[in-house]
Amino acid sequence: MSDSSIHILGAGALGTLYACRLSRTGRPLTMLVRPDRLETLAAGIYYREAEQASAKRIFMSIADQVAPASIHHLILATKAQDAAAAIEAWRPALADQANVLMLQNGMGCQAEVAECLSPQQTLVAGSVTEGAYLEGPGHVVHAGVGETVLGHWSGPDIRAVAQWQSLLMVAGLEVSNVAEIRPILWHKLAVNAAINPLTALYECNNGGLASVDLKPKVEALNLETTALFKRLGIPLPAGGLQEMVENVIYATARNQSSMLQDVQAGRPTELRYITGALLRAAKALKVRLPQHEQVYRALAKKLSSPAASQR
Ligand code: NAD
Ligand code: KPL
Repeated sequence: MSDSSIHILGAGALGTLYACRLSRTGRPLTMLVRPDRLETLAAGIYYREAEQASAKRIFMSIADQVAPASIHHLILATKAQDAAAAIEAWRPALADQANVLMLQNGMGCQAEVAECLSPQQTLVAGSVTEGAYLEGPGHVVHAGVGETVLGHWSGPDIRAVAQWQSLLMVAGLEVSNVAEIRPILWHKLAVNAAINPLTALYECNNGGLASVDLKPKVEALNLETTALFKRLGIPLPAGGLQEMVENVIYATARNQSSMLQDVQAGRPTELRYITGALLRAAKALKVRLPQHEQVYRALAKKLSSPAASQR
């Protein structure tokens, strides 16, 4: 990578986890934050693994503005619904040939971000199964070890994927790369579309979806997703989507899904980029997904109810 500095946009759970890990590489690192977050985060970034009792302070620079065209390598770690607006806001700061790595769950935000970039700028998309949460502003907990799969999304720099991979591996993360990232993102989306909205609707841990009442609902969603993927020509994972989703439910049985956490905290959810992405793809093919449609409507209704706004 030409200019060695790295910027991270989105000082939430995942952005802070990657920032803390990347601090081990010795590369100059800056977290980009909104002005109202500057003072709090400048007071300190702390990192701990779930099994550690105390957190370690990590030193890095925090900024709410940088010089024009000074960002060469950017990790975009906002929620899916904020990704395009965040890139748009920081676009003047991107170098002409900037390399952007985005880590969002869901589909749709990658194309939106690619639209905001110039043809000389390169976009790499990542699918992440690491688990991280904030136990306070700037205090990140690495709750579950997972992996990051990287693939080229758009732009001219064909070395960008390998460069991000080696950098993140030096940071101690498990990273692989694929020639075609879209199927990987769709597979992750299939898992999220089965688990996240149902756990948010029924307010249960992921393991609750293995119950007699909810298992059939998971299976019905998976059947529709499988049929859609076949129509879209998206290769199915070995063992099929049902097995893949069940494995995640068992492996994360005690976790609260990110969507349930968002609903309980009164934050916007990524529903539009998860179930919504399936519904948009189905609509383009004039296919109906009645189970996903019902879950989407029910959750949208729950989120707009007075009880939701009082949380
Ligand atoms: P988060 O809400 O904790 O963090 C997002 C951060 O982005 C927030 O701090 C927000 O203030 C910031 N942000 C939004 N717009 C901004 C802007 N314009 N300028 C500056 N900052 C801005 O979310 P998260 O849990 O870190 O998740 C980020 C993405 O990674 C999501 O798509 C999520 O699905 C995905 N993901 C998260 C995890 C995890 O364990 N947390 C795991 C896998 C994937
Ligand atoms: O990615 C997740 C999420 O909560 O967003 C799963 C895999 C469902 C784990 O909780």
